[in-house]
Amino acid sequence: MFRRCVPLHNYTKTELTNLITGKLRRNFGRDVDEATVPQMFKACAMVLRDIMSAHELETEDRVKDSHARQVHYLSLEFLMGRSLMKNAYNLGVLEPLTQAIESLGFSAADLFEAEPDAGLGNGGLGRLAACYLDSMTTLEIPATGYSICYELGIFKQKIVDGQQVELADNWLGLGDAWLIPKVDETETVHFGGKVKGYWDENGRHRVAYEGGTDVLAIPKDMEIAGYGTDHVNVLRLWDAKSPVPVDMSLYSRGEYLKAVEQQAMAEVIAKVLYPDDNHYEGKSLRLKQQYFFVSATIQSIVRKHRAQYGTLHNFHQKHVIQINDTHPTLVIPELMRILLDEEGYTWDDAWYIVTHTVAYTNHTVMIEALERWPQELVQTLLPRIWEIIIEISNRWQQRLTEAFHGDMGRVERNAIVWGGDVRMANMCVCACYAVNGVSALHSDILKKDLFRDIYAITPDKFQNVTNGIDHRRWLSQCNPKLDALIKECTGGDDYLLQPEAMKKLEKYKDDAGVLSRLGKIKAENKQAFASYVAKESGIILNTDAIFDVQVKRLHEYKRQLLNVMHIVYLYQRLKSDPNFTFTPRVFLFGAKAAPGYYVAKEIVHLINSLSATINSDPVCKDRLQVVFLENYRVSLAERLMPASELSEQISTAGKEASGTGNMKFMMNGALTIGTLDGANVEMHEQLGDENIFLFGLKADEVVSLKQRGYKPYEYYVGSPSMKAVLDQISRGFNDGVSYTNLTNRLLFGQNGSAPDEYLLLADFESYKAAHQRAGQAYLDQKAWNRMSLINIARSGIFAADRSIRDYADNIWHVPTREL
Ligand code: H2P
Repeated sequence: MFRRCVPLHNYTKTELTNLITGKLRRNFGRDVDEATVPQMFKACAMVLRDIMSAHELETEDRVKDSHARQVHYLSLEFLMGRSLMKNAYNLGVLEPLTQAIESLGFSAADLFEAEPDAGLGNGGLGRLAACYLDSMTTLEIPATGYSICYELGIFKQKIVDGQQVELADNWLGLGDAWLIPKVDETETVHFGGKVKGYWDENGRHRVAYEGGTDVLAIPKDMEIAGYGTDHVNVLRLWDAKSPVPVDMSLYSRGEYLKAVEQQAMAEVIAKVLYPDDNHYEGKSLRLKQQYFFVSATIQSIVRKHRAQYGTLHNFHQKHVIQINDTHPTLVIPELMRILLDEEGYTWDDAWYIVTHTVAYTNHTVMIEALERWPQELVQTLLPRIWEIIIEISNRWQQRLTEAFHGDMGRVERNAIVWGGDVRMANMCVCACYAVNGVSALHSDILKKDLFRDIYAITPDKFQNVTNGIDHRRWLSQCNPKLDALIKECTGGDDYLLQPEAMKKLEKYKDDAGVLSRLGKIKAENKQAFASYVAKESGIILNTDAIFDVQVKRLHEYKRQLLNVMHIVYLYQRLKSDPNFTFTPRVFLFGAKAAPGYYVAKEIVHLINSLSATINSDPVCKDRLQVVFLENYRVSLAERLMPASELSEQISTAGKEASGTGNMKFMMNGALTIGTLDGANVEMHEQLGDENIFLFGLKADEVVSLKQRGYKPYEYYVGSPSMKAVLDQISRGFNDGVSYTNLTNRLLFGQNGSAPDEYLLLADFESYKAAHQRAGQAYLDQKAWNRMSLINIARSGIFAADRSIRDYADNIWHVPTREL
């Protein structure tokens, strides 16, 4: 069986120093004293890359020799963040590397800070994929991640006059230090043209293409080190290039643009990450991206498999393809295409292999996020894939008609091609051998609601794997003081590979000494974060107040606006009664809005208008502060989580599939104010009512209120304080900008959307009350720290290692590292 544990080589400071100086000389022609910070960063990255490359080759050999089953994790997003410190940590060389850098006259902190975030993702979905790569590798699973090598990652956000402005995120300048181009493993992806079927001389049906264009897919591999193992996996990022050289005849005739047109058309595929979260854009370029990365990936897996086994009969035994949301759904028809057209399989045999290889994770039940591609687009861009999809769809429809005894309502709901659209989620539940949601509640909703008909006929397919986070990055690395306390209290560093060991911390829940140390760590982390904010923006945070934080993508269902309503309420109370007492708060927001999502951008503007007014009003001094943190991203989150005290997880129940920010806060000892939504439900199960501030309607209550007919206007006229809040938001603040559009949306709806779609008004009173309880609880610091300690101690099940073991045991059926 595949397993081997070789202790990692203990690199010393001197060894690393020599390796770094060697790199500087060879790659940059520089001696240390002439090297710039970026050159030094690159040299360090390359040294680690060399170490990982050697491990990678060994890993590959071991996987090959043992004929192990491999996991292929396909995701259009991997929000990796920074890698230098992470890789050094996992390889066990963080300390000597830091010393080596310092001994060469550089500040290690500056060097780590110089690395750009690899922002190849939007939010939770992409960050989850990154955490899972770490865990799959740490657990020694032979796994590969696949995505696109976007030239521009998620945009950089600037706030100008209170509004979001997007700047290009050109991360590859330095970020490419981690990438190894493997030109010899280039694949060719075909688009457009016409399909011609014919019979060859052996009586086999073949397919040829007339016209269309080819695009080259060039793999750029990023190595992923696991923690405390020499196992190394790879994230394969596909770059797009045209196979056609610049047309020099056009060029020499002066038609410069035309000459480079085809190249530009090919290269645009890998140009930019679509910045939409929880919302699909039916753009042809996006479909091109999807097919490009899926086709290149499958071709690459098949090629290697063929080389090793000489047949594809055992393909499903040796590979599992996990698709992260529906974005890579085209693997289904693409693998069919290869098996049918290139390998000569019959439909049934090919279908057997595909349906025993591919598994699907759903991440959202939001209707606007469920991808539907216009039939004509698929037809013209991917003619052969379209033929296969139609065949899959027809067979599926036949099966549905039989299973549902001709109930056409159910057939229609679950059809793949219907009304001129191709519905990707339905293709996934049809073809995948496993379908999972990302929290217990969400998986339940999939069974009872979104996929209820299919659940009725294939219940065994449906599973749950609750999300998890890389606790080494999100606790041990980003919060070194807390890490040290946990190690001390739990008797060593077991928790790094056995996150459940954090439970042992609970013994200290009544230990005054430990509780006060925990409080002190939080205070110091707040201070450190405040210094960072002061340096970056000049804003001075009140570190005596509760750090109350809502950071995530800006989306109406995540309800940043509810948070705003509560702040406005507090502000109005303060204005009308300067003696009004409440526990001082610093409200911190961080959120990028999708550039085309107008309402989300208005909410960003609103938060900034509110912030400017409150922060300059003397009545708020030392009591109320609102800060919008510009450009929220992985590296900012790493600074913020350790400093947070109250975590806002306030989505409308039933809407947030899981959430993973909630877990990061919990692990860092913040208490949660939240609804029973997504993984909050499981956090509550761990914590009990007494260690979390719950509020609001539950998922089933949301559904029944909507069924009864929800009338937000009645809440508005029935509650003078709520009326005052909404009227103020409508009028706006000191900058004179009015937000009537937002309040009208809540009270009357807009462009066909229901009034207050996400039930802010229904949950407002209960939210206020939960805030009061939280504020009250904060006054007793010992009790607060006790709750904080319990949160940390019980957060182990939210480690990605646990999630990955769940996937490995229940879906992938692959062994994991024994500890
Ligand atoms: C999504 C869901 C989250 C979930 C995450 C990972 C799409 O992330 O909405 O609830 O935790 O996937 O499964 P996000 O909203 O952050 O883009």
